This record gives sequence, C-alpha cells and structure tokens, in this order.
Amino acid sequence: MKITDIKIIVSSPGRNFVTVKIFTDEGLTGIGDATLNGREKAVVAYLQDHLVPVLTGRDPQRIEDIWQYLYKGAYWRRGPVTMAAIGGIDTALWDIKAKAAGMPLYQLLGGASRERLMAYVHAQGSEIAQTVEAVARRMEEGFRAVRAQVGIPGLPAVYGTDKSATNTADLNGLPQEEVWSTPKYLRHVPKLFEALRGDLGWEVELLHDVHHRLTPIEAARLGKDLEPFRLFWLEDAVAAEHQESFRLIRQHTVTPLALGEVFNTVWDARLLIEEQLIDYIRMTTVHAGGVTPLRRIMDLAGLYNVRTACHGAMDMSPACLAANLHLGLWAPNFGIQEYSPYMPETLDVFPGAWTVSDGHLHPGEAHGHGVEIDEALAAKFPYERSYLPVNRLEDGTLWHW
Ligand code: KDG
Ligand code: MG
Repeated sequence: MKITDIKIIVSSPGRNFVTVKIFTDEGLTGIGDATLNGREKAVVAYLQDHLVPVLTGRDPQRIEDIWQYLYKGAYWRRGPVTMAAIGGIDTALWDIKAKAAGMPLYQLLGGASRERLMAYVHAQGSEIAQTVEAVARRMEEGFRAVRAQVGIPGLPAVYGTDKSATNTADLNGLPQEEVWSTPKYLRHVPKLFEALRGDLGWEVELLHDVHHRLTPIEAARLGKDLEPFRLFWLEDAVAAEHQESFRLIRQHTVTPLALGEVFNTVWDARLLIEEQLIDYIRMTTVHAGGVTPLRRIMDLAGLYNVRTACHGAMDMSPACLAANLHLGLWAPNFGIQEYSPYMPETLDVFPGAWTVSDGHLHPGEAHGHGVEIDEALAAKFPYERSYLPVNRLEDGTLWHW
C-alpha cells in the first residue's frame, strides 16, 4: 500500500478543528485530529510544509517507522505544534491499518479489557446552588462522575463557570481577559463540595479542575481541605513544567491528583509516573503525538498504578475522542474518560460509530477508529479566529489561565 495524497482540512463547525486525511492507492482512507486550540494555523503550516512532502509515496502500514521518522528525523523534538501535527498523521495511519485489517482499532491494540468506559462530564454554575443543580441534572442523565466548577464571589466569571464578562464580539477573536484571586478561590471551593455532598450524597464521583492556577503549597492546602468530601480527583493543581512540585503536594494530601492535558511526550510525565506522584494521566491522542506514543505512555503508567484519563474537551475533534475510546477500551489501567458533548454541527461534520449511554462511552464496532469527515459539509464552516482567554490577578499581574 502507498500513501497517494494527504489533505489538511480546517473547518469550524461550532469551533475550529484541524483534520488530517490520508489517501492510499488501495482506496482506503484514514483521518486524524490535529487540533491545537488557538494555534491551529501553526499546526497546519507544520503539516503542510514539513510533513506532507516527506510522507507521500510511503507505505502507510509502517506506522512505527513513520512515527520515528517524524519525531527523531526532524532533529527538533517535542512541543505542542510538532506533536499535534504528528498526532494527526499517526491517528490517521492507525485508522487505515485497522480498516485494512477489517477490525475496530481496539481489536488491533489487543482487544477489549472491559465492556464500556466510565465517562465524566462537566457541571457549572456562577453560584453554589446552581452548580449543585447542574450536577443533579447530570446524575439524572445517567452520569456517575461529574466535574464541578463554581464562580467565585468578588470575581467575574472564571474558568469553567460561565461566559466571561468581556464583550467577546468586540475582540474579533483575540483573547479575552479574566481576573483571578487565589485567596478568594481557596476560601470558596470547599464550600461547593460540602454543599454537593450534603445535597447529593456519596454515590456520585466528584471531580474538580484547578486549571494550573495554584502554587504547590496552595494546592496542598486545597487537597487537604477537600479530603472530607472524597473527590475522585483534583485536576491540574499547579502548572506542571516543574514535575517535582508534585512531591510537595503529595506529602500533604490524599486527595487523588490528575494531570497532563497540556503534556506532549512521555518526558513531561516520566517523573510524575515513576514516583507515583499522580493518580491519573490526562494525556490525549492528538497532543501526545498519536496512538503510537500514547499507548506506550499508558503502559508505563500501568506499571506504576497510574490510571488513564484522556483529556476529552470539545476542542479536540470526535476523531480524537474515538482514538481515546479505542485506547481506553484496551488499556488494562483505564481510569475514566472526559466527555464533553459536541455541538450538533460538529457531529454532522464528523459522523462516528462511538456511542454514549448510561454515563458510559463505547467506540463502536466500525472498522478503523470509526469516525469520518464529511468534507463537503466541512467546507461550509470556514476557520474563524479564536483564542483561549488569558488571566490576570486583581492587580494586573499576568497569571496562568
Ligand atoms: O484547549 C484547552 C481546553 O481544552 C481546556 O481548557 C479544557 O481543562 C480543560 C479540560 O479539562 O477539559
Ligand atoms: Mg482540565
């Protein structure tokens, strides 16, 4: 088999997605997600100018060799742009290989380790009562795990709660600015979980995303304060360039820790995994550089009792979710899968075999990873400039968003 063509498709059915579509001389095609929110065009240039030219004519079945060629062969390794581009190619190649083998991807990876994948969804409110209500609604929908976020008194809307106070229409797609106060946040969040346990009981698994905003000692304090409410996890407690930070947090709290949605390679997570400083690794197919490296990372994590929890926000396409689901169905150390329901237009552009029911996900039995792209429809949703917000402390200091 030979790669005859590679198309890079950028479309915005609800939000921007970058999709790699690989064509072969045997008529098989495969797609992979290469979306990097706010930096889509950098990935497109990397793919178009540097990867597509070296891949045309190669045998798409030699996935390992191609991955090594793209990773080692560039001399310049790692980084979100590079790894998202490689991730898009690698996912499309696994899609083709599984179609050629006549099986769903999870079978090619080694077969199912379980019947279905527990999902968690997000629930938010600007006030505690609203979040409690939102979590209750999610439970009624059948979800057994819910990530709860709440607005902070004295601050405009913060991450994961509500639309920002900024008039985004005036920004022409450029980043909006949010305001942050760690002391206000640390005082308020334990009250949310006290109310959730008081009103909704102990059956539901509760999660919370700090979104990288604390220092290690502040994260340790929050982990301790949340211990009575038995969280499933505390996510992204600190910005993790400094993996050693987690030694300090770990010394102080037994609240389980999840991390890794911004990681690109195993080298971002090696110490965290080998020292068992986290409980869940959140790396996801696209940003980890594809199925090939993420499978290895999952295996390494398994050796150290760290479980998988792929990042699954709606700013990665359904092709990424599908690849995560196949990996999750196979991985002996699967933990949980983030599920962020897509907008209807996204699902129209990316029809797929995966299903969600009773709070669980399944990748389906279609050959490959099971997601396709409707190119004609995708063309009707051109790219729209859009950035993630930035964050400032109340005195104007730029902070982590
Ligand atoms: O692009 C960044 C988002 O995907 C991220 O902010 C969402 O933290 C997130 C999550 O856990 O889904
Ligand atoms: Mg997160």
